[in-house]
Amino acid sequence: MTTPNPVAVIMGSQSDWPTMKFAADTLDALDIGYDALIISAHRTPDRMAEFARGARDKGYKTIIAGAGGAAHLPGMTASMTPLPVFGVPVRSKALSGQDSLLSIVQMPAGIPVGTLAIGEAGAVNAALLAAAVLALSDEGIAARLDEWRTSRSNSVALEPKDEA
Ligand code: RP5
Repeated sequence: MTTPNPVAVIMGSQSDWPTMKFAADTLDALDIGYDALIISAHRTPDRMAEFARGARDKGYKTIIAGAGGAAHLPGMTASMTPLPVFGVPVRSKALSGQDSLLSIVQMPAGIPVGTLAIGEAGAVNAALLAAAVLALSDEGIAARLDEWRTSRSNSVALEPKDEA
């Protein structure tokens, strides 16, 4: 039997994928398995409920949820699973993601969503937080995450140079 992927990367729409792909690419870089799924709180509420209620039994350890606008997906998912949920506010056309951010971050006490920055940075950091959670009980992931962080540090020059 193959080991189930520990991370689910869910998003409200195909249009969220260019942002959420940054989370997927970061998980790839750390060699962490994930499933990427389109699950809309508004358009496919039954799919969302089925996914969220069954996520832990399916073997997921953490969920990254991206959505834009009236972004209910992370919070609704968090209300139906005890797994840690990291929310990524996707940049919206109307309000540049301010609406997404406030929709995701302003959860009532008792249903937490770890909310990241708007857009690509948030997607990358959601993956890194998911990796940090998994690293607590997986030495291989812990080692790869340490290596990733060290290589990022090493890529920073000490002195600035003129732009070409
Ligand atoms: C949200 O509505 C999605 O997460 C997406 O960010 C936004 C727009 O969706 P589309 O109209 O592009 O499908 O539910």
